[in-house]
Amino acid sequence: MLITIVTLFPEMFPGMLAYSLPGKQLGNLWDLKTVNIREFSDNKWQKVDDTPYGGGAGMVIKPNIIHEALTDALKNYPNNEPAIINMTPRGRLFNNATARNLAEYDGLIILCGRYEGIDQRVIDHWIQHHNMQEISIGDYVLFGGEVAAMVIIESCLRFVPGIMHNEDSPEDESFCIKDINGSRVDLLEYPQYTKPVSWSGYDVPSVLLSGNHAEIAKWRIEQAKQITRSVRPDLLGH
Ligand code: 6GU
Repeated sequence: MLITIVTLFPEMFPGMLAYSLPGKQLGNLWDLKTVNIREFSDNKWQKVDDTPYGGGAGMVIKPNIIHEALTDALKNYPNNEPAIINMTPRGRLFNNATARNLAEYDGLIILCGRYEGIDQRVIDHWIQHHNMQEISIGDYVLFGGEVAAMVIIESCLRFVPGIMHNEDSPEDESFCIKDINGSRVDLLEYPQYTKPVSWSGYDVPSVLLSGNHAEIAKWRIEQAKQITRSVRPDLLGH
């Protein structure tokens, strides 16, 4: 999978994505390129933004500059159609299902805005002509899309075959625990324990020491349901 980040701050990448399992496979199972929006500036001062029509605070990135930058990013994909994503708090809320879907693509182009925003016309154009999707990672506002892009990249890479040590792992952590009768429900992860068996007066739950795998599986699902019910009842449809 080839990921191209379109940003005013290419030096932020790969950043934390160069570490741990994603970092080990960077250049092998996946690759990262950046396009610097500033290189497509249309003036000698390298400016990319201007004041908003209608007035108000902040600056707006010009449509022609974003268009040129996205067009340049597309050149990295001569043989396939990448998913194109605009990171914005106005986007559709990101979740594990979106991550699984994006991981099916051989390529992603991720546009990271800054300042007050990007001229709406270039966004409309890329939604209409290139099927661009707008994604938000939560109900809060960041200074720019770069951290959000890293969030969606990390979660997508968990679904790219070969990046996790254990192929079962992306399904078996935090979300999508298989229910006992086989139907898939999104639950928060059950608690994990390791040695020592007793620490600071806290003991590992005895069922985990029993060696009874059926009982252990049942206990874990019960714990996951209980935690989900109390912290995220919305995941259970309540
Ligand atoms: Cl994707 N971008 C920005 N700037 N803020 C956000 C966000 C994205 N998602 C939540 N807040």
